[in-house]
Amino acid sequence: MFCFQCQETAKNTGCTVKGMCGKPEETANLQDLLIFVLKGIAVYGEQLDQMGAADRDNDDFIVESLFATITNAAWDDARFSEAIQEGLRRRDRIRAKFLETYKAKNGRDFDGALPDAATWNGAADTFAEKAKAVGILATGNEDVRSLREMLTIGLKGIAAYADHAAILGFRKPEINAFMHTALASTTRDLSADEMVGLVMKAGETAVATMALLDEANTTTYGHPEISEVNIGVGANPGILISGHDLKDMEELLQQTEGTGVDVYTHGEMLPANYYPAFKKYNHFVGNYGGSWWHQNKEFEAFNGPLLLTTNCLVPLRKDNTYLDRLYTTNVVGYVGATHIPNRPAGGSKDFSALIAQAKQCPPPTELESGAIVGGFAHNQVLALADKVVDAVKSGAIKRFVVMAGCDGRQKTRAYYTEVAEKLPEDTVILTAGCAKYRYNKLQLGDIGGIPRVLDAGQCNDSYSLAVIALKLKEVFGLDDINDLPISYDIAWYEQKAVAVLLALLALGVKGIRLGPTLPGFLSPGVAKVLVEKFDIKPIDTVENDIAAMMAGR
Ligand code: SF4
Ligand code: SF3
Repeated sequence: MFCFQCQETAKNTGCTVKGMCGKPEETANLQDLLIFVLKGIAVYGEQLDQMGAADRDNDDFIVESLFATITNAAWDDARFSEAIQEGLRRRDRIRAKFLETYKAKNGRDFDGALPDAATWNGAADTFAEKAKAVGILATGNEDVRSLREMLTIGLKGIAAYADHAAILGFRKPEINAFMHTALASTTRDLSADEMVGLVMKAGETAVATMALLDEANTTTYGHPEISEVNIGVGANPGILISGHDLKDMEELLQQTEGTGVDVYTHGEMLPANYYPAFKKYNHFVGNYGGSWWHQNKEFEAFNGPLLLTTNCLVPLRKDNTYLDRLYTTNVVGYVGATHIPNRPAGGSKDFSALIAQAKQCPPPTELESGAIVGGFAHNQVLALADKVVDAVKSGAIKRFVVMAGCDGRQKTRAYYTEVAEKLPEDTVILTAGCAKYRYNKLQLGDIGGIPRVLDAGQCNDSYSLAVIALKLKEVFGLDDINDLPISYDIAWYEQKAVAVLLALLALGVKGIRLGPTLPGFLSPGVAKVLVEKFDIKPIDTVENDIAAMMAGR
């Protein structure tokens, strides 16, 4: 196996035996083969898009399959094997459609060259062998590999957001067409400039996808609003829901209402507490615990059923006893956990098994008490715009520091807590994603009623931070987003954060600090381009970085 898609990759170069995340070699290889099959579908998909005969039948499949390969999402090899088989069937169908369309348009059979991904076929018992030949290292040149993988990794993040939007009925064919183009491009020899161009296009597509998801979320559930979120527990048994899928949140709340079972969020589901559509439920108690990597301990203490709607699910430790309380849904899978199937057309998922089990469980063990404040997505911040603008003009707010992204288990991430603690009191932290758990329970106070940590929501709500920045640029009459008193100190872990990073670059943001390490998938050559073009920098010491950020560097 070879995998270097996340921040915890071994030695910051690549996991080669077993993932630092716990991903076994077989799973990693099957993921590679699934991506390979998607590339085959994309080769024909792109041609049909270009011939004006687009086939959108595989869009959701491509999106879900890319999403399934994201770090800490799917741990069930049988489901990857099924997805590969389905992918091959789909590939053959779209191939037939392409050949037919080509002939109808050109009056002759297609006789061009096709990559292996577009023609290979094999039974399930050959997957393991084939997978070894189609992994990341199949690309020899390290810069080409770096650019192709940065594109694929960014695409996985885009797919995650596109999937959430699609579940709410929001799709944009341009986004799916770009997925064809991007995946197909990795089967061809392109110039460095062409590959960099595609990576930049991925950034634009990430912006479009996050905007689409924002539209989907806010039209379906209303705009997030300032909210106090209880972090203590109640006396009833509960169900803990984690991940990013708001539709699952909605249906779980509907189905648990009046049953005597409470609902709590974990990790990236915390922002569900900010939405009007969910806040109205009395049995929605609040948030339990911290970010994803605390789950072995916190899921144990929760005592009730656990529903994982997306990443991050980490393998159970030997001493964990919650496997029989663990439920997965969507692309998430784990051998031994119960999988809740997709909703039937026009219907809802069936969470009755969780509810029945919850009734037999003791209430959650209290981990902490009190409340945290969040809900500062763009609509809410813009409602406070006058106050914010006045505070900047009067000098009460000197600088905003965007500290969005992911959390992770490496000790060096204590950097983010320290930065938050040591930033001068006239600074405001803008956050989104599970990175916030490094500082959202600190008592950092407020500036004239504006809290010093403004949480916009999930990692995809980093889009909100961009909207806020663009609005401030307009209010202050600036030509360049980089002239704003905003610094970016981004923490990344998995592939959605890569999509967010590419989105920020596409919006013209320069000088981003990225940590706790620069991505292992950047070859020295590609890293150099990013530094020269965008002034991306690794994090330094807390003191140096704070001094530099306060000086606008
Ligand atoms: Fe390694 Fe990260 Fe890949 Fe897991 S997802 S195998 S930790 S690079
Ligand atoms: Fe976190 Fe896994 Fe990335 Fe959505 S839940 S931000 S790491």
